Amino acid sequence: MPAASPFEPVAEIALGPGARVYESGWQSWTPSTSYDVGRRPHRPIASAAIMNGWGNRLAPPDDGYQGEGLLVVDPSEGGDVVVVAARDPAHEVPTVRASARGAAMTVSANGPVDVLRHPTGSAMSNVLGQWADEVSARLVAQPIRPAPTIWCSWYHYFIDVTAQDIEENISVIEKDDLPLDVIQIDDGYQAAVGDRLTLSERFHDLRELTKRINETGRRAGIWVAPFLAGESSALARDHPDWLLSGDDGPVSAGRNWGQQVFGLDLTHPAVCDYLGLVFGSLVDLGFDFFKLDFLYAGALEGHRRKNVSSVCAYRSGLDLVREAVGLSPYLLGCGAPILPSVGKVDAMRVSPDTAPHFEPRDGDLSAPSGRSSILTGRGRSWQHGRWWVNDPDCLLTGSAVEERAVLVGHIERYGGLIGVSDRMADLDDWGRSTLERLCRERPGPTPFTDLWW
Ligand code: 9PG
Repeated sequence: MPAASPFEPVAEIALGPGARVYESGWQSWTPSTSYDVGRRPHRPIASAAIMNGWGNRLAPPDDGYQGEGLLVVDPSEGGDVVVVAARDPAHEVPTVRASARGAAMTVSANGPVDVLRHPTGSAMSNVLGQWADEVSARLVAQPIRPAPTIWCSWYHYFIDVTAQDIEENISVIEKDDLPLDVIQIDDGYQAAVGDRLTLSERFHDLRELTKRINETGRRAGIWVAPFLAGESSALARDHPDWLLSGDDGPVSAGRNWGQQVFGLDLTHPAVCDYLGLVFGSLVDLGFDFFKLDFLYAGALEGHRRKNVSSVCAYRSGLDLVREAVGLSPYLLGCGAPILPSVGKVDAMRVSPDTAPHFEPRDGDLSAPSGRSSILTGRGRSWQHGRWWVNDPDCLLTGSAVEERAVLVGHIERYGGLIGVSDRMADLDDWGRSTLERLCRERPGPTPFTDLWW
């Protein structure tokens, strides 16, 4: 495995009393926000969250700030706002650290970064927007496409979803003529994580479902974790050499679904063929919207067949998916390393998962909760319309949802992709009118204006 380069100082910044610092987290679920200098940033609480929520990059120092490929310091009191950002995020995303000693902040990085200074008084969100425009000019080749509106099975049924559940929701959406373009089957249809084309006992024929969805005039969507395999999958058992390996066996991509999960070596020719086959088959089955999840598993550090950076391997994996599905299907990234994905997906989940509870269970803001989704969804609002359409995660309209009006306000202000994930038969008048309003008034794929933070 390539040894990490040492941290070298790249900027020394004089701080005023109202100084702030912005940390950009590694992947969709990693908290990304700004802090008053001196305030302790959000950090993982349980070690299990480090991989899943925080991205298993270098552990941040106890007494400082850390961004992945991007950190911004606003020193206040007449000082320039300083952006320290990956020079070439399509190849390498260095870790950037900042620590304050008295009235000075030292910023260091472990790879090539640019240090960009903006005149005093620039709001951080504008400075981030400017940088995002420059990155977009280099990496986003196609115009950003507006997102369809979506019904997603996850937040009501979770892993236990059945074909009957999907059919019931198709029927209600059709009967009530709900303004939803895509009906998206989430995790739970497949036999095991990693075995994408073998169905769980709760599903028997995806073709029947996509036909039924298409008959209502809607598009069929599906969840896939393309770069991940669970230890209990046939893939991991039959092809251990397809897994990304470290010095002591396969590299862990964390634990989920009650098992160890691993990342795939996206430079292995057989893995490439296999992914082509999987996505080709899903297109043949009638899917044309793909929620690509747990993408971070394709960008872990490890030994690969080809000696390319983890970011390059990851991007080639996304290219492969696009080639296999063709140009027209809509790709939504999730659990995805943010900077390495620019230019490769149509929409991006820009926050941890939403949930009916507002406070994260153990105080970890990478864990599902209303507050987690708002904090980071807002902290990445400058990416919308520049790199992709921002997905703030689904609307939940049930009366048991804590602070549901606050969540709706967040999606209304910072959402680009509008999805809903209730059981549609449960939708009450408030839910229906809220859903209709959010779908009708959703913004186009152009940057948000008047971001003030
Ligand atoms: C399906 C879900 C939904 C959801 C995604 C993603 O173990 N974890 O830390 C963990 C984090 C996120 C997560 C699942 C597990 O949710 O964001 O919308 O598609 O996968 O499994």
